[in-house]
Amino acid sequence: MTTTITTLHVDDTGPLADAIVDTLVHRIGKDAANARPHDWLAATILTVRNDIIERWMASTREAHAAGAKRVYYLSLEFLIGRLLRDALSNMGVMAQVAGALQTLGVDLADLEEIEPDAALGNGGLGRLAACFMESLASLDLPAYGYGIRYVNGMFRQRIDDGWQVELPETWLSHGNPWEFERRESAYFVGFGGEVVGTETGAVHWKPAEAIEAIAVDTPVVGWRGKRVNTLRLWTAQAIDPIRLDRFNAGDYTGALAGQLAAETLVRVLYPSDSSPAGQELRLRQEYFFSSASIQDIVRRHIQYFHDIRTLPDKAAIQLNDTHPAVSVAELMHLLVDHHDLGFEQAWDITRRTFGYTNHTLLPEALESWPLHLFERLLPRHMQLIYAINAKLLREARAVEGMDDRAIAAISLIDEGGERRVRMANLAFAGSHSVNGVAALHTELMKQTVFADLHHLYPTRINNKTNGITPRRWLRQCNPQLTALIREAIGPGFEDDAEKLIALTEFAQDANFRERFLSIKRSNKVGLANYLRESTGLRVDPDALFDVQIKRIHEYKRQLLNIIETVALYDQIRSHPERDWTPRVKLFAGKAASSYHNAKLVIKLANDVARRVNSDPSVGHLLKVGFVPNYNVSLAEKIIPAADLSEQISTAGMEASGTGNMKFALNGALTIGTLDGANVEIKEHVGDEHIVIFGLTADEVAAKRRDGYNPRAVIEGSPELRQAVSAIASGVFSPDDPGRYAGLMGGLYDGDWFMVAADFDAYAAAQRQVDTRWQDQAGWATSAIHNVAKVGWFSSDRTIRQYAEEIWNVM
Ligand code: GPQ
Repeated sequence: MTTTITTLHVDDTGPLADAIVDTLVHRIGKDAANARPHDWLAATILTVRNDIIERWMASTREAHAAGAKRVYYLSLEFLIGRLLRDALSNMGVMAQVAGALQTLGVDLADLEEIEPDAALGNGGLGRLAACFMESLASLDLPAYGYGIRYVNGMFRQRIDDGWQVELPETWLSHGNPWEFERRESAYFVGFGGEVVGTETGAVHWKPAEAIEAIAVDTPVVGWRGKRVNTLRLWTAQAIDPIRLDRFNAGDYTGALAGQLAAETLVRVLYPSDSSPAGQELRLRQEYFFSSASIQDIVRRHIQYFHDIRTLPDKAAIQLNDTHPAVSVAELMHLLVDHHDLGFEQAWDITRRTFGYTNHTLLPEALESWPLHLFERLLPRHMQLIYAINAKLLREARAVEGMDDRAIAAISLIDEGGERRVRMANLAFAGSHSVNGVAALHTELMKQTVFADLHHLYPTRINNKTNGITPRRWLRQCNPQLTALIREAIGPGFEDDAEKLIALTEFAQDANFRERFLSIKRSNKVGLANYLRESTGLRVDPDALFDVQIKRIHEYKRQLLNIIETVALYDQIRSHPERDWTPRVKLFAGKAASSYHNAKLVIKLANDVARRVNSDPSVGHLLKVGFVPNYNVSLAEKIIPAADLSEQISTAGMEASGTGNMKFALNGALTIGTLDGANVEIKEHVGDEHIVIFGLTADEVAAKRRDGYNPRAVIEGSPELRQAVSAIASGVFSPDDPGRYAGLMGGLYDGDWFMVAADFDAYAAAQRQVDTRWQDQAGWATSAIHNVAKVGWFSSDRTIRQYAEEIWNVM
């Protein structure tokens, strides 16, 4: 059967239904009477895949024929989520496939729900990579994503008695019909061993061990199926999967040890987010995927263009944070040791090929590796890094005003204490472009961590404010709102999100506002049903849905939100006569398994929820929910139903944020600090349509520098003092009254994240939100302004800027 779906008309579902049944029988080996939902899902994907494959091959052929420059996005994380709806929607065949399945008695929405989330990432950084892949294809740019095919992606979070429990997620347990293993694209990746000189004077690295990297490709469908690009994820295999000599000698474990070592390498995603994973296995993962990717890129270049010296004209490699930074040394190794280029020429090619994106300023999150570990695993790369460093420091010494302190800061080697290799400095030195992810973040990069490198290379740092794909984050997750917008302003916004601006005039249209609010309400009813089924929590869809969903991190200040919730609870009970705005406070997010305080914050949210939700004296006025197992699919359910978006990080600490953009695009108002991309969101939506509070980044820095007395602040704020002491004394943890003494104690002595300093401003901002909510028409006007004005935050705009200003491919 060769039926493909592009030839079908909307009502012509018969042949497609036949094709799906044919796949079910001949590929899955089930008949319709016995097929389980997962069989239908696989049969549907395998059937619609045919069309995607054809576009995929056409895209590859076209790029080859045009001799096009390719973009390579190297990332240790791709948080892509589910693929079926994305593929159907971008291919424009949603209705046909739903119709065909309906004739077979199968509901497409049910199939969508059982597709596992591909969660090969932690949070914002991984999700950004996924949005970028989709936008690259949508803009018709030839691009490859490179990463690792983790067998266990992000852990599944269960909440047991309020505590986070981490369970392995088995996203591959039913197989993965989206992926294609490419046995022919395999590379050896070596570790350890020694570097020897040869007779010709060249050097040769003789690794002690080697693992084979095998490519597994997933098609990435662009908007309107214009182009299909490749996400190439590496899996690992032992070169000798079984040592028969050992097996025959009775050593069954030893016979399989090599395979086990290979499998271990790609087994798990490190669940560390904005914090380093200081393990040898992590460095091995980084080198494994960097080496395979760089070998693959160089192989393709030689195959197509025959001359390694033209690499920078035909390949732009973007490093997503420092996780792939060892690629700089790997490319140098290939150019110098395998392609016999001189060091200077190799360095020139390398620098012109790489770009580096920085995603955090948190000093504790900047990757560095103990020098002895790096040298043991990658002796040749260590030599090359020394040579690069010598050149870098020579250049630095020639620049006016570079003293010993500045030289030490620029060095690729951290000499303070145990010597370490600084991956951010390597990435910076090895790239022609270094970008931040929001305007404020980029300015702070220049002033703080990269101040000296910036002085040395003053044109290298540039800004590329993050974006999100409007296909997944509006069209697919909020079809009702999409339809309303289409009706109001026509379909142009679906090809150019900035055309949403035309919605501005509808912000004052009473009829439009009503319809807008009724769609929001319908999304809230959907979420309320989900909450009831998944957690037992019952909420009123007419209450204000106030949402903070993201990784749990002290700098993101879920604690500020929880403490304010406790203060509000207290106020409602003390003043029941006031006209309170009914609120549902929702939290979701995962904590790194080793992050003690983050896990305690999850427990606190759950403890507060249990107490508040069972207190009849607040009743429907306040409900608190912690939704377990936050992931991309859950975000797609929650965001369209949110009224208020909590973006309350300590100013200067959130590089950008991207959830902030998703909420605004779905008509939530933001309550936030002047941090990350919030600053630019405020500029776009206008001051009247966003609620900003708290210290600025400069003020935070000044307070930290000049000394700050949180104890005095807490004592001076009756609401804060009351809430903190209630939590500290065990009001919410009667089973273990001391549970939060330490967490609250941390606020009194230190409060690095300025929770106390910002509390009163935050509480006042929340009361301003209450007042705004009383005027539903005014609220709707602001919400519509948000939708209309945030088209600029489309990842299409971001990718266009990368393409024009960094990659030179547009
Ligand atoms: N981010 Cl360094 C992560 O999600 N993980 C990381 O390891 C690092 C950064 C985030 C960052 O915290 C957000 O502010 C950004 O919006 C996001 O990267 C994408 O740039």
